[in-house]
Amino acid sequence: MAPNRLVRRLAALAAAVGLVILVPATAQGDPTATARTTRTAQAAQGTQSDPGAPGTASERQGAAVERTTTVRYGAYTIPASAGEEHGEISNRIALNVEKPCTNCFITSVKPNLVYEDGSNANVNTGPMLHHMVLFKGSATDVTCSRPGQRIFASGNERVESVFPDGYGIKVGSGERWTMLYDLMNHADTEKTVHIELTFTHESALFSGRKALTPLWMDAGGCRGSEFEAPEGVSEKSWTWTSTVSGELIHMRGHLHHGGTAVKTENLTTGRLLCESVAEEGGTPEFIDLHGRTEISDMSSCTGTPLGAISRGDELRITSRYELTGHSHHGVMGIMVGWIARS
Ligand SMILES: [Cu+2]
Repeated sequence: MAPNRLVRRLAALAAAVGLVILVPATAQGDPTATARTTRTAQAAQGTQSDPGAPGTASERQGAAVERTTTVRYGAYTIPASAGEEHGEISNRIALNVEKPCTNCFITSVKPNLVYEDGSNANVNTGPMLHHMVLFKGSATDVTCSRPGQRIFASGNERVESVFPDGYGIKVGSGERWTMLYDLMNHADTEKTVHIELTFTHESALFSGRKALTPLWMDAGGCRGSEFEAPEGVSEKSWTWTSTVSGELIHMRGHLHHGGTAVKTENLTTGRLLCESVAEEGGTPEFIDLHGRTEISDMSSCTGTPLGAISRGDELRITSRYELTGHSHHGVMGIMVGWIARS
C-alpha cells in the first residue's frame, strides 16, 4: 500500500465508531461465504445513523461513504502432500460467489489466504494460493474477447490493488461473479483454509468516480497463461492490438518463482506503461517447508494516467525469468491493468 494511502486509511479507521455488521452469505455457489462490513465513514455523522436506514446520514446528505468489507470464501480443505507430490485443489469453479456490494464502486481489493481463526495461511506452514480469478459473467473479456470478463486475480503474492481517487471498479446490481481457484499444500497433513478478499467500496449513488475496465495482458496470450521458462535468462512477449481507447490508471504484475520483472509497453506511442518488479522470499512466510522461496511481492504502477491508449495501438507485455540449475514448467507472466475508457 502506498504510504499516503495507508495514512489516509488509518485516519479513516480511527475516525470510525467501529460499526461491524455480519452479513449471512447469499451466494448459491459458495454457501459458506461470509462478509464482514465495517463502515469507515469519511464524515463522523455517517457512523451514527440507524444501520437499518437506507444509507447513512452522510449518504442521505449526498456524500459517498467508504466501507470496508471482508468476504471469506470456502472453507476449502487441501489434501496433504505425498512425498514429492504436493496436495492440490486444482482449478475449481464456484458460481455466483459473494460480492462485497452492489451498485457500488470498489476502490481497493486485498487478497489473502487464511486459516479458520483468521491467521495467514502461507507456504511456511504448507498452503499456497496458487491462483484465484474473479470473472464477471455478463461482460466480455477485453483482450481475449470471450464471455466472462476477468476482473480481479491473485497469486500467492497477494498484492493489494488500490485505485486512485476518482476511479473504481463498478459493480452493477444484477451482475454475477464466478471464481476460479487453485490451492496447493506442501505440508504432510491436510489444511483447511479460506480465500479472503478485503474490499473498500462506496455506493455508486453519490459517487463521482469513473468506472474502470480491466485489461488483462498475458505473456501466454489467449490460449492459456502457462508456459515453460528455460534455464538461464529468458523473456516471453505477447502483443495485443487495442480494441479500446482510454487512460490507463493502475497496473500490476504476476510472476512465478524465478520471475524477476514484467512490463507492458505501448509500442505505438513508445511509452513504457508499467514495469512490475518481483520480490521473492521477502518475509519468512514466503519460504516453504523445503526452504524454497516464493514470490512475496510485485510492485504496482498508479497514475492519472499512466498513459493513453487508443484503439489500434499495439500493446506488448514482456516477462523475464532468471533460473539457475533448472527450467520451470507452468510459469506465468501476467499484468492486469485498469483503464478509464473514453
Ligand atoms: Cu500464476
